Amino acid sequence: MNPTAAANSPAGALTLAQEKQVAAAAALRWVRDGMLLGLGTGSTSAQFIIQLGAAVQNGLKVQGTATSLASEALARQLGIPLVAPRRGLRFDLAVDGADELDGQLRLIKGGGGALLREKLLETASNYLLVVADSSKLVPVLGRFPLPLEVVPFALPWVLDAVEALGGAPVVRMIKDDPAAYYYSDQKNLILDCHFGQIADAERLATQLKTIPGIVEHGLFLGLAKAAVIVKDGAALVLRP
Ligand code: ABF
Repeated sequence: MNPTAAANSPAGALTLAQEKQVAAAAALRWVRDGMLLGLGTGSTSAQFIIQLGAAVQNGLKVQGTATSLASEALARQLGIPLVAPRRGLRFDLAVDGADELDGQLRLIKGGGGALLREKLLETASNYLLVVADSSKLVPVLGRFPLPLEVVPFALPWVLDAVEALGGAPVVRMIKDDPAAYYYSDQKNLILDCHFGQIADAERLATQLKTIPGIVEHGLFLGLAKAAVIVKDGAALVLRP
């Protein structure tokens, strides 16, 4: 289903925006007529949705479910047929970005605030393909603060529990209004947690799942089947 040959773009440095476009174009080659697609969130996923919309206008027959209201609005605007969550719904392919990924395709996601729906859809997908620019590949996760989705009522206790795990949690605020909390599509808060280098991501994920009030964490482990990474102008395919 997925081509092994990487899509080579002309050699030479690309801007970050161009890298995202190249990654999105390479990911589009995974898509086949009749697929049910999980549509990711973030700027690289937006490039994929834009290019998918053009393919749909040219006759590609796919349906999708989006991982955020923003991606849903973009997909709808581009004429991509959307399906609502229903019992037994599984996706042939999910295409999504990441904030960080390591060589085993462990991911940190949630910088865009969509980690809950992303994890729901990508857990219900047969194949998660990550699309990323060259800045996202790291030897060890943790340079990017780990996002958590938290029920507002639980905030004080969750802050205590994250600090007890060695994290430094920061409640995400709205960019242009530092006095206002950012709320996810589900009206929950997002904590950005600095843990430093995360040497044992599986252990941290298990610990976070035991803390009441944390709806979901941004460690995506064992979900990604492949990643398209744009490096030195070329789209490379990484597999764990
Ligand atoms: C999304 O992709 C988020 O989880 C993550 O924050 C984002 C990466 O954003 P971008 O593609 O804009 O770099 O899935």
